[in-house]
Amino acid sequence: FQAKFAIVRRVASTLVEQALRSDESGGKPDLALAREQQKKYIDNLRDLGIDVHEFDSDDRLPDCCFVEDVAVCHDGIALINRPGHPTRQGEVDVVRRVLSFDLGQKVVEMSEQEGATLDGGDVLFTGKEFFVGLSQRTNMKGAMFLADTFENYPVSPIKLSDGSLHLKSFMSMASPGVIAVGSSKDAQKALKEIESKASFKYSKVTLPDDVAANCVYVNRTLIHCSHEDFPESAKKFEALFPHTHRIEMPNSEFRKVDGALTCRSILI
Ligand code: CIR
Repeated sequence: FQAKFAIVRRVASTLVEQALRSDESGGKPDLALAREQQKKYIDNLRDLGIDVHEFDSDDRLPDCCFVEDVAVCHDGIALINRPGHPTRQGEVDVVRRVLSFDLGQKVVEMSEQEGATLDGGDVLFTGKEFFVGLSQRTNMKGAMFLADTFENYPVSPIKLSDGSLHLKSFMSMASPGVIAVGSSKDAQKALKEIESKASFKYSKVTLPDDVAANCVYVNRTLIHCSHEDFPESAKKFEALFPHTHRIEMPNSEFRKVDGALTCRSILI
């Protein structure tokens, strides 16, 4: 949970109309506000001593700010995914270049395995093992390719319910050994499967809101939902982590297109 580098991408103007979304109920993102929220996110990573590599957006790739989905990085290895939705597959090029040339990571290409798909949003790394959500975006071949790539760690596939986008849409690491999880049926079902397959023991914190269970723990800091977005969940973070350095992060505009906090960076 220590990061020296981060990769982030600016918000494409096409996010508003063309980014993928499961439904329209939240309305359209406000571009200026989304960009302001992205700037705040990036500034906070920099304040944590992280060297942030920030890239221009590409209007042909409306979801390009959600870089997490594009690569999985650990121990000097960068797995370049094949994102599960065709409109997102072009996002890998910029990220591959940075990981390989600027950050000196050993690149492994999922494109070598026919039919394998994987979004980073489905990959929960606990520090000791991986859980990989099998979703509309990630298939078993993708999960197995990840297992071959990071062969020193246990990797367990977790079957998600049909309505779920990613495993981390309702779950993430809130600190070492602690899984934050939403309270919906789908989130609890996935957690049960994780508990039955895990090679190590974890404690859990249950948040009232699924989206709020997506938080970022990095460099001894917990970045989580704001009181404005999710008052009950924010209060719970406050109460449960009184001694942890915490930062509240607004995410209202990204949520409208199913983006959460982990999605917007690759931490290395
Ligand atoms: C998508 O549906 O692909 C984007 N609109 C949102 C991606 C969110 N990514 C993530 O949770 N890792």
